[in-house]
Amino acid sequence: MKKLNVGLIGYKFMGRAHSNAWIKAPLFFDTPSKPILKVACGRHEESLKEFAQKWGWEETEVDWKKLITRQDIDIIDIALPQHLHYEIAIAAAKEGKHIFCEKPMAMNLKQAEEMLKVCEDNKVTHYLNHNYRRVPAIALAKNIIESGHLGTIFHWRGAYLQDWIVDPEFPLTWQLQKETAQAGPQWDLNSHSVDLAQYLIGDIKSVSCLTSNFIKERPLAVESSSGNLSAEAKEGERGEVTVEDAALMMVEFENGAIGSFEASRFATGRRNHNTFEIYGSKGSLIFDLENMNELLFYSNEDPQGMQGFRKILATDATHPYVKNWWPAGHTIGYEHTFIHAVVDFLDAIAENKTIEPNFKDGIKTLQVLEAGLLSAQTGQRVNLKK
Ligand code: SOE
Repeated sequence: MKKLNVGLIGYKFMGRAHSNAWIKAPLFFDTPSKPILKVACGRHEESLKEFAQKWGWEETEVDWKKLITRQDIDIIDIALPQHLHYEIAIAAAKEGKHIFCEKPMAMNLKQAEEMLKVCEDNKVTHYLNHNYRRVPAIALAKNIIESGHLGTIFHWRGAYLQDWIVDPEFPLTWQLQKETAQAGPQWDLNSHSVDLAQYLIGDIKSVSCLTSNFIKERPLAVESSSGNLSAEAKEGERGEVTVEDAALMMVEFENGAIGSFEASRFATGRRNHNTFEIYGSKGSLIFDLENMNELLFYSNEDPQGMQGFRKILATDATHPYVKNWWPAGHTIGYEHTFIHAVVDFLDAIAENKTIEPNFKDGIKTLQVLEAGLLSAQTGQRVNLKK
């Protein structure tokens, strides 16, 4: 079987999720090639080496520029915060590497457009990891909508709620600073929801948005501890929070549907509550990541008196991605979405075809997110430029 050498940059939360996916994909699926965990790259040599040894990366490298120019590397996996995507993606594409990139795609639309152009000019495969598209229940939702079971869609109602910074003493990590994150949950969480909404319903054409910042100052974070959603605070020193803590958007879709998006890191008790509801003329769907193997489906074509939301357990071999896993009812989890992404990415490289979401989709998402921030600043509804 053909082997493809992977260079992973970043080795925290996403680095672990991606490493697991590179390992498991060829074990459970008939992938056209075998990814080799060749080089793990990161800034802190000691912890990087520990990580590489644990996950089976053959080598380590502290300079991403050296990694990217290596002739033996086929794929660059960018598992880093968004402020580092642009420079690395551009350099990797120029070296002809295929790119597997974490979301949100970039700091702004301008960077994203350039990233796409360089990938297209160099004919490399580019994938943007909005992993939730590859939850089997969500891929099933797409099939149900495409086969017309919801009829005309009227409403999208999305909410992505977390609570990891409710404590005012939670330190000022990179996610809470504009220079490294660009925005707060508008980028981190609404990027996922907007990606799903445009995938499932269609393009968004206008946006109204309200943002809020509840805690203005926080203790600085100990640098080496700030890559995860938990972090250690430095004694005494404090800094300003420069991104929003919550973002609420209302949108119009091109096809006439309207939608709402709630994204917050201040929803006390909600650890990673990612939900959507879609209402159409013939039926409706409800998804909740906390019950990610299930999809609720209502059809008004069911007989009178027997109508109601039915719970589809998306674990049958007929459901997307499931046949390579366990017998029906033996559920799967968050990490599987990354494995599915790797499987599709390897297929796309082998067949020289595009995979979605890619940098084009990332641009469409950023258009909505940027319009949202502009709307929040000006208090005006913003129409997207087409
Ligand atoms: C942190 O808020 C985070 O890890 C996001 O960055 C991910 O994309 C999301 O899937 C879970 O929450």
